[in-house]
Amino acid sequence: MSEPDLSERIATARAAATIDNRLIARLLGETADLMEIDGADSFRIRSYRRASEAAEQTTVDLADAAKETARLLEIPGIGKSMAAHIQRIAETGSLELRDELLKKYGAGILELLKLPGMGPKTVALFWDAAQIATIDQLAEAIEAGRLADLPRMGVKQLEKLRKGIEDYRRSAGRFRIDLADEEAKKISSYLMKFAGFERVTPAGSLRRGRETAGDLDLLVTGPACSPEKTAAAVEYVAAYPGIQSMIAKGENKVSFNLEQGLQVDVRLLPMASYGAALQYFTGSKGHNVTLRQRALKMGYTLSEWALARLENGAPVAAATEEEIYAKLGMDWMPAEMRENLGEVEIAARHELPKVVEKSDICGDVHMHTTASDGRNSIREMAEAAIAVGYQYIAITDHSKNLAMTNGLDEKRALEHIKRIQEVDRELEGRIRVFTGIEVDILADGALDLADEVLAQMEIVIASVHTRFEQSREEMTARVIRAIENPYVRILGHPTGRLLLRREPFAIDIAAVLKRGAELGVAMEHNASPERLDLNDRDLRLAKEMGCTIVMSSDSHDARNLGKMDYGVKQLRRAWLSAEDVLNTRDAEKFLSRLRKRSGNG
Ligand code: DGT
Ligand code: CA
Ligand code: CA
Ligand code: ZN
Repeated sequence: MSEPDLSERIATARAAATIDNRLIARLLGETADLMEIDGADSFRIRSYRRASEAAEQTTVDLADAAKETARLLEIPGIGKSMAAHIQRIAETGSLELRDELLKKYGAGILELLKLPGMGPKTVALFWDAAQIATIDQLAEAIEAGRLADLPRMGVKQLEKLRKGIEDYRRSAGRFRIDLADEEAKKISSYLMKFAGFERVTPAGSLRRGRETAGDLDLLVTGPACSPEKTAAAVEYVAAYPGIQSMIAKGENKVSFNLEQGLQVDVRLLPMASYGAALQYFTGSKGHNVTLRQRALKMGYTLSEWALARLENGAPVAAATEEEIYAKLGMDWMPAEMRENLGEVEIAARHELPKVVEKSDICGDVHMHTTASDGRNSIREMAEAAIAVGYQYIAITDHSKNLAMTNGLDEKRALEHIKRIQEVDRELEGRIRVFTGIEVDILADGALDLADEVLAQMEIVIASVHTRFEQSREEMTARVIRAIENPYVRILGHPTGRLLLRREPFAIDIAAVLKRGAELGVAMEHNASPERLDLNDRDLRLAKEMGCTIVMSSDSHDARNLGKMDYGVKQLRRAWLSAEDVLNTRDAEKFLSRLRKRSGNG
């Protein structure tokens, strides 16, 4: 039997590395944006946008459905011409109209759209007025005062843009952990199709669970990674279809950029030193420095190849991380704890805490339904939570102050409670469905709904969604006043940040945590990957101050229920154990240990 040759194997694997729905949605959406900048007919633009949204939402695998036009046409939002475009994307990975428009305006125009407050209309305005096509050109034009006379562009708007560019540049080059993880998983599944690879492991910040990643570090091992025999393996890695540009191709390392600019370092390593490499490339740098100092004191050197004796270089441990830590007289520790915060000494004393795991979480008490801005009904959310294995959930839709989410006023809130209770009864104990609300904290710290209404809810989360620009003093007083309301049981996403998009608002978080601990109001860790709020450092502080901590998904879609992996990682980075997180407890204990409700509670 003859082995298929390398190019054949590469071709098969490339074809299998599917064009996924998210890519299709992005290409269609970008085309719509570019057409709008270009002043195209609004009807046509809308059909691209609708198709992009449909691609984002559907559970049908579009690249597969593209084999039969009829299957695409069954999807709401996709008509004949969009079906044809999706088929083009599935075949070629791109769309001609988008390519043409990008040629005309340059790729930097899409980056402009990532600035806060920049839509296609504003981009078009700047293009027409001053041929601005990149963020650098925009920054320069603002500095030079060349945009001062444009319609709809006051001093205030320009200042906002300038600040937006500053924030963007600060976070530029970093990627949200969930998006980085998704790319890592795609690359891993491509790599695992190569017969000579046995294991692919993400290292670096992704393995440590940092909220953002600067680049991806992937370690690969298997027979094809033996020294001096890596040529075929390197060629295979370099043929990954998502590569936009190659950075370096060595004997055991391939570095490249993906289309969105994310850099990936793939390292090919012999099995015998895989543990040492995993330890080294997981980092953090600080952890490694402390660990190497300890090794030296014990008469060893530690490198990416092995822990070895100082006097003669003879390796004493290399194949697994556990052996290496054991030889250094330490317990192995989860990657999330390796940030040089004392973990090396504590592991040497064998006193590491047992950190919380995803399977410890037994309920989720922050989610939205179609009553406000969620996609699913109460019943659908409950069924999804049962599928995840939860014992309880709380339905917490928005209140009326957030008009754009169709937030609930008093009357609708009371009707909503009734429906939540009905669903709870219908489910006959398969899951507990708590009544609740995510009530807005108004500018002065008053709550958006009357106390009599809040008194009837089991879970009242209070959150700030507006007026982020208040001073630190105002915001701190506002939030403290809100949690002093006797019906509030949880403070939602306490710093209001959106990762890489919006900085946390100014607030004295230590003062808020202190007051929360006194009142017994729980602090939320919002596990939505765009928030991860409180962050790992504030979570540590919250524990020190004696706060109760609750992790929730803030799902607006039943498909996101149960996706709290990145949240769990933040809790672990804060060294929290299951005991420190209230929703690791069953429904009765959870409710009874939340702040006691006044009134009819
Ligand atoms: P990132 O990519 O900015 O999100 O953060 P990391 O931690 O992934 O950093 P990266 O990609 O530069 O390096 C990955 C790991 O490799 C790092 O956590 C520790 C290890 N490493 C890299 N360069 C050095 C170095 O110069 N000294 C030491 N001790 N370790 C290093
Ligand atoms: Ca990295
Ligand atoms: Ca790296
Ligand atoms: Zn919220």
